[in-house]
Amino acid sequence: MKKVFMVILVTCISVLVIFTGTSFIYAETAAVSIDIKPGIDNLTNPINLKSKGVVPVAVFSTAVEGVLTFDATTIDPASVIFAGASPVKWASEDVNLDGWLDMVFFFNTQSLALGSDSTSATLTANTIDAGGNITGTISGTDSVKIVPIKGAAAPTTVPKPKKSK
Ligand SMILES: [Ca+2]
Ligand SMILES: [Ca+2]
Repeated sequence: MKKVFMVILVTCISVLVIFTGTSFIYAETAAVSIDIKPGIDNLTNPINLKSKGVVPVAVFSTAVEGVLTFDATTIDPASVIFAGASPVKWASEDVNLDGWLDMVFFFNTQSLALGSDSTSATLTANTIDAGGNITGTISGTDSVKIVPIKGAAAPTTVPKPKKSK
């Protein structure tokens, strides 16, 4: 009887620890809005993994009734990871023209840990204060469409650019 009680007690403590741990993680990581290839190819975000270029990813600041609720410029660039890659350059810019500066990070396409069946990619980072102390973590996800390498048959859903005349 005593043994049964102990098992129940240990189980309750375990559940409490797991629950508390989970809550802690959710409280620390804020979901933010990102846009892979901002302004262009907005719906599909096609990525050619053989490309020697860079993929820009915008992280948006958000404001509610004129007050910033998330300031993208507090992101520590050294902590940014997108699809397993670190940014090669970055800039602050008001990408969505809402009056608040956003951040754009650029990643070498060939360093992205994406496969031909990838349909989304996630950016994570720390935010820091003026003294460099970590104030929180953020995470944002957007869709991607891995496009065939040159020479492979292109799917009909991807329109080819047409030259005017
Ligand atoms: Ca996009
Ligand atoms: Ca903005």
